[in-house]
Amino acid sequence: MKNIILRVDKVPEVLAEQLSHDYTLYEYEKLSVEEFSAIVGKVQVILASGESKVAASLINQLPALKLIAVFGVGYDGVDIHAAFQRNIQVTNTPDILTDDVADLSMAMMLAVSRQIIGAQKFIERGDWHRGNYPQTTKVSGGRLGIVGFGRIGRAVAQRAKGFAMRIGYFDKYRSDNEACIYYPDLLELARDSDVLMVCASGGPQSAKLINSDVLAALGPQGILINIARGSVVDEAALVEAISHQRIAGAGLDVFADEPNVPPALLNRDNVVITPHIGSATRATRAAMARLVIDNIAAFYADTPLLTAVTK
Ligand code: 8YV
Repeated sequence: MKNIILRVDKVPEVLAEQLSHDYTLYEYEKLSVEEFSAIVGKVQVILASGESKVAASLINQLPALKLIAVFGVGYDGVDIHAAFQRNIQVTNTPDILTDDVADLSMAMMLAVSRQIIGAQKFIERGDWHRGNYPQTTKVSGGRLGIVGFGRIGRAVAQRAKGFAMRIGYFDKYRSDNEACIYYPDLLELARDSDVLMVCASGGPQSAKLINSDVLAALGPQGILINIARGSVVDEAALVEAISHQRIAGAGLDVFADEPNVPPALLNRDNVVITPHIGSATRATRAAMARLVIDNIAAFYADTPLLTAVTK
């Protein structure tokens, strides 16, 4: 008999397929009440993605649950307190996706500042025959503010050095990175930034951290980039700021209620949007899948988990 894995929504199909060679997978959202009751006592492992919700109400229904394996570095969807209270381990996929997410942050910064998408649409509309595209904003030598100076924030800083940017960061902790300026005050960082880059992890501690005051401090010449979590930005405040030109533009890979994107953010030359693709390169997604599979295998082999989230 194969061991059972309960898969919650948003887990990529290919990963589920790979796991189904060795395990029996059930899709939580598709189970009837009867089907769920039949397996409820046997589920030791939940498989989730960075965007999945694994609420306390689900965790507490599963008496045999021992591991929540997350396909993603962010585990803000998991009720970590409920898990840890019952000594349920949580694994994620850190490090291997850092480069991709940081690469996308640079692409966003350049695409918004230089209006790459707007400029392409300009050609496609045939407008080049009638004149030149409006001038855009210089990136090199500008001021970058990084919100959240963890693995991804630091990888962003490393890349931004290549653009000779002055780099400031806001975080709970001051880093020993001498080349970047620590701002204990987010409003001050926003005031001192041409581009404000959100790299903070999601969860209650960062919810709507980027609010209307921060956007006002960023100002009409400022650009907001979010490659972290939609929850970190007050999306209504962002829509307001964009609609009334209170900031110059935005690059967004994540949204508060994916896959819903506020219509006010669509079809603007100064707003670049992508559908949460930060880690979505073939190489990285394969490495993430491998790590999830290896963590689950380690759990069943009773050997140390490779990337356990610590308390
Ligand atoms: C993935 C992510 O999009 O790592 C994360 O936290 O949000 C992303 O890498 C996601 O986990 C895959 O669905």
